[in-house]
Amino acid sequence: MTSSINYTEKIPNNVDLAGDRRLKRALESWQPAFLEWWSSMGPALPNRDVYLRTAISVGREGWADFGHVALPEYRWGIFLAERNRDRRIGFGELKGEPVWQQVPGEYRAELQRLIVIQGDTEPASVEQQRQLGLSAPSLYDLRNLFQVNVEEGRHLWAMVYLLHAYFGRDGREEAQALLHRHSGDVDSPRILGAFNEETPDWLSFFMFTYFTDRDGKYQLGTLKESAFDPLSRTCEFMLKEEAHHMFVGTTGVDRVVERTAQLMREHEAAEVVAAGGIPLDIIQKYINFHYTVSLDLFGSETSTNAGNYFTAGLKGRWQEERRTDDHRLTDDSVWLDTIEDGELRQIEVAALTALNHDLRGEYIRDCQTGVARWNRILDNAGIDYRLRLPHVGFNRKVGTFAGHHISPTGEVLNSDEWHRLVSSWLPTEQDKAHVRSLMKPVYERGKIAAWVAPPRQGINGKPFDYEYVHLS
Ligand code: BYC
Repeated sequence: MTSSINYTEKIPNNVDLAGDRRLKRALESWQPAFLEWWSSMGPALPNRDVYLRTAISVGREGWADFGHVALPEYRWGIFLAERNRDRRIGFGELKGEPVWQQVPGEYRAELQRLIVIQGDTEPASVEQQRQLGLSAPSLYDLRNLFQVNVEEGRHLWAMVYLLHAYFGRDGREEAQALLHRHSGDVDSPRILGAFNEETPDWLSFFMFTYFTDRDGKYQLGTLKESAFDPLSRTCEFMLKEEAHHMFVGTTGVDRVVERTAQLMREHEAAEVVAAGGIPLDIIQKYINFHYTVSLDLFGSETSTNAGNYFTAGLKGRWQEERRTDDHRLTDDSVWLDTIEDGELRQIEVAALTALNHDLRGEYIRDCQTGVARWNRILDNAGIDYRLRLPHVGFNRKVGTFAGHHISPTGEVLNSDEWHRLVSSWLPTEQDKAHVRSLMKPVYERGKIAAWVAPPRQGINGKPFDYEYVHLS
């Protein structure tokens, strides 16, 4: 297989789809359902075309092409990173054996479940972001939203390819179901909690792409370690595209903080709302919300599922090859935070059961870099306020802290105290209404809404005032 992509086919691919007529036919019959889903659940803002990047190769250099594309004509395709013929399983009881090109019968159900959960998040995020084009702060931001959306659509294709190619009839049924569940649907919701929340405004979008897409980065990173080689190679290429999504989040929050800091210097801090900005305490509440629903995506701190996935070689750890232990973990233990008898405690558990906790720890460290960056912006502006990540037990619905009330600074509270204080920690209806009130579209070239600073650079060397989107 080469790293280049065959664009002459109906479904662009580098997996020699033309050589497998049954698979090609199956995917071509899924394609119209996907396009129908895109037109009814994808971006709501009518537009002629968008300045998008499209993958043209999976190699290291020059993997993408930029140009104006009409959204429904975007070439969603199937792109796997190149195969390493010497690749061996890096962890678990089969460590050292060659990786699998087919699904072993005994792990079929587990692998299918992991692929379905991953696949379910991709269209979910497009659904959550459907209305955002109607209130974009600039054409630059509008283009970034659509770029994220088409790539999430492609990541759905990536998982659907695996389901069709390796899981037979069950896989085809699951691929259909991925288009039938919808974010927030009462009868048929998306699988994971965060993907049924709304993304009603652009501050939420920036927080989502910072915190929730970052869970995607870490989960894909662990699936990239998988002994099931097609899954590994798919995730490796998805991670390449994913980096831009987090860039949108990181720089998006940068720009909101920067603009707020500017308004605070020009006016009294208390006047940021009146001046059309987003006060720092509202930004903090949005961080608290999006960070904690994203922590829930890591599952329970202790999980036999996670231990079994690792032992079987299905899902590794973040940067498995850089770990200096035995990569089997059968005799190891770790300490983790929990709550017992109303008190926060540390308990020692078998390392194999604590792998969700291990991954979450890597994620938390990464999230802290964003907060440090936003605080540098405040510091440079001479503002004392500091943003922070709340305690890991705050506002949790999954895992050991679920059902408990813990403050952002880590105090265990009773229900009355929690309800008295929660409005100072999580966005209230009033906070959300203020943010929503600022969401007026700015579609004029080179112009930007007043609540956010312009980006430092445009896309692919183009200036900020480039016409990134042609509206219809
Ligand atoms: N909401 O043993 P546990 C992305 C369920 S994001 C609802 O702790 P496990 C993206 C769990 O399914 C990355 N239910 O779970 C980002 C289980 O149910 P069953 C997505 C939840 O299996 C932005 C039960 O609770 N990829 O790519 O160790 C835009 C017991 O839980 C939740 C993946 O997640 C929840 N939050 O860990 C676009 C990777 N959490 O089986 C895209 C694949 C847990 O008892 N998934 N449950 O009915 C996995 O690796 C694991 O399934 C999880 C859960 C880490 C999610």
